[in-house]
Amino acid sequence: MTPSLLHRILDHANRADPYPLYEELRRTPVHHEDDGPYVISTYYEIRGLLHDPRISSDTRTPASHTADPLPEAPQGEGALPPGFLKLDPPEHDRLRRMTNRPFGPPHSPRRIDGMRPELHDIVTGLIDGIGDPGRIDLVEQFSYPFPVTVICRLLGVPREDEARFHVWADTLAASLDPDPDADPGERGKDAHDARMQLGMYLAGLIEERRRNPGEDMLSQLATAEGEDGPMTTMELLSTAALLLIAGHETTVNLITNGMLTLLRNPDVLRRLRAEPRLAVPVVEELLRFEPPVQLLPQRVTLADIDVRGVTVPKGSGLWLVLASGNRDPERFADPDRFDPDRPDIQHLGLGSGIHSCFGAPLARLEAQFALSELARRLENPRLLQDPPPYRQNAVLRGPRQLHIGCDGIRP
Ligand code: PIM
Repeated sequence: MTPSLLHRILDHANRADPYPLYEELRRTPVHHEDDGPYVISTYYEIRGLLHDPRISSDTRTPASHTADPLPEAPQGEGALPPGFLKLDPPEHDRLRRMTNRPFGPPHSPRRIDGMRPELHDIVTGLIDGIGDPGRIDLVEQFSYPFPVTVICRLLGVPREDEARFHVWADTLAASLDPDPDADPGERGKDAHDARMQLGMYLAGLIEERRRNPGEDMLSQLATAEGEDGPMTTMELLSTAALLLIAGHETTVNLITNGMLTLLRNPDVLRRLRAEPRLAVPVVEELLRFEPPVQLLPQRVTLADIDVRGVTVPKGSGLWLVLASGNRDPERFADPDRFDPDRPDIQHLGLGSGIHSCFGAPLARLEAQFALSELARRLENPRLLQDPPPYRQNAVLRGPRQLHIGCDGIRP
């Protein structure tokens, strides 16, 4: 029997190039197989649903058995409640607003912009430390350590502890992947254990920051008393866990996908080298062309909803395939072409609506610094393996390694 389209999309063998499968998916903009989720793949429908208050992100919402292909870790003793990514208003709005106070405008307009010198130094240090330019694994030597170092500094998490939460972050990212071959019971338990351990680790750190606050975000979140009142300890723990994990599993792929795409489009790479400010539209086009979050698999309908003439019943699981919407020819001319000169790149790569990416200003700045400096400093770079090997994850998609070689490193 031919495997279903969803199975082919989730099949690791198709990870390097899922885009022809998304094209097939868009022929049925509301795709529904057996008792699986309703899969939405066209730009305007995805965007409409991202702004629709009848869609829930809270997987604890009572829903039909089809709602969540990824069973939540059991909410047992000691489990962390969901972060605001997986909450609905009004809880979502309150926590996101409180988290934004020490992060962005209007209260903290300088937080991210003020990190520019630090971002530059981290990028410079990593490129200086590359060693043999003839054989570089960009993921291990650059794309992973860069955002992780940044999120640790921002939150005030000791970089030395990274090896410990790296494992928890990987386990939690894997638990998001609707891998048809994985044992859901086993994975749910692993994710639960990882969340517990991360929670205990962060609890110790927060205790320390309450006694001894610094300038970092954890200290500020732990001591804040704004108009929304203080966060409870559990809210603080789940918010800190969300930020730490989010900073781990997405920007690494944005940077790696970025370098891969530039090496496949040498004209753009050449232009970026001469004109570093091109990094701004390059990163936007990348978020359209190769978004690090390919699909949002955990939304649930709170009512019967008409989507392009199909009734999606209340309590259904929804998958919103952002990466497919980004290649929808009804929205973007010549969508399979990587073209940073597009006049308008209003992509879905950072979501849209109330859950649009909280970390977006930081992710953009990191990717802009990373790619403009790699373009400037690597002499005659080339891919040693194309396509590179990919991680299993179909949701948080990106290369496991990216082997490149170059003739030298410019100062
Ligand atoms: N992580 C960081 N920003 C967004 C994410 C995310 C979104 C959906 C699923 C998994 C991770």
